[in-house]
Amino acid sequence: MMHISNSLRNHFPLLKKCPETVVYFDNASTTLKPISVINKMNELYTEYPVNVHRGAYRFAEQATRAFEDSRLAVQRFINARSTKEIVFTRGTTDSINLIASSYGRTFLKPGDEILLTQLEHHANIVPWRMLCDRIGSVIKVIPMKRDGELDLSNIKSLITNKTRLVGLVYVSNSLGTINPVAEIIEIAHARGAKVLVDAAQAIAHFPIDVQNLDVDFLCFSGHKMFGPFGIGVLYGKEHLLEGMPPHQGGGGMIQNVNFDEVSYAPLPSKFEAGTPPIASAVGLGEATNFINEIGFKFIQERENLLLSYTLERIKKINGLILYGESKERSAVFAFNLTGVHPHDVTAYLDQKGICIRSGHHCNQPIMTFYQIPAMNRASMSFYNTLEEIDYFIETLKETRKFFS
Ligand code: ALA
Repeated sequence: MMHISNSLRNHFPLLKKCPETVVYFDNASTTLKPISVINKMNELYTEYPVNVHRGAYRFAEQATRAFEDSRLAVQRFINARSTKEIVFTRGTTDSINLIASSYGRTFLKPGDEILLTQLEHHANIVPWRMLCDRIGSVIKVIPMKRDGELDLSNIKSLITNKTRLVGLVYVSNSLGTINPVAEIIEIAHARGAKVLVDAAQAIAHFPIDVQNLDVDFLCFSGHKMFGPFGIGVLYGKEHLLEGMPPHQGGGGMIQNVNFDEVSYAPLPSKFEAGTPPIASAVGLGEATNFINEIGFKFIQERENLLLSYTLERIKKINGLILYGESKERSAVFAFNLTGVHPHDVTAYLDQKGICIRSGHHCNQPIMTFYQIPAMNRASMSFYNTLEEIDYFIETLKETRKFFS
């Protein structure tokens, strides 16, 4: 059996500080940050804490170099063709809003269709609803099945010649379902539709190659991949980004400005108005280095072990309803304990040092499908251990007894 060494857990200050009492199972919400990422941001704040792309003095050059090196690291991490295709945003939500307000408002017309799935996070629903309310486009939905997989039986009729964009979550944040993204992209492209993939819950768990996927837009957040808060990425194919107008105006995104006319900077600056989140971007580059050093091979082996170990045990708990049992899935477990409110479950577990999330997880369409208002969710990362799972399972049994 594969054991995780303490030296690996010691990368994470929270686990190092109180290894006995903290079982962190809320990794879908945000992952922990390794010390190398924190140190890299400290380095920027202490040694070259200045703005990028503006000053000609050495600190400004250092900061600019660190910032652009991070973009290069992200480009390599997802195998994009060019750094022009990597736009730094505030996170996945910001990236999707950018596409909706720039691409959506420019290229979509009344009656055009946007195809989403029932598994989408609100971040990949609300910007499209807002767009449709404004311009008269229409949202259609790929339904889900009870096991948490998408029902693709009617996919060919759902993608019509009016479909302009398919918006698809790679991994469901509530249920852990891994969607057959490559297959859907191929079908969408055959009908001339563009595809946006929300990779927020995928990016820390397995390698993504945007060229291989042939995806048009891909969005993710730094803080869900061992990086800092406040930074995210919008990947877009260069010719698509070229054709899109800026969504925000300000400093840094222009070539020439006068009161009658403005010309814009080349990619990716065109989409990065104002001072960017420099330290967070630099931290994100370091997070990609961290993942590369650990290696996806190790991460995947480790998380698959955590997945099968938990599934085998959690299913045996009396009165536990598990939501979502797709064949391709990540180590995310959505459940309710019969007769116990999800917030009571999380509060009880918290007293025992176990951190999980309860609520609708920004997935109200999934809650509607199961006809429940909320569920509990435990979500794991490679640094979690089998011992933590044993403790979690025993505490869940205890929770049920306590509330009955
Ligand atoms: N989207 C994050 C989650 O699923 C916040 O918890």
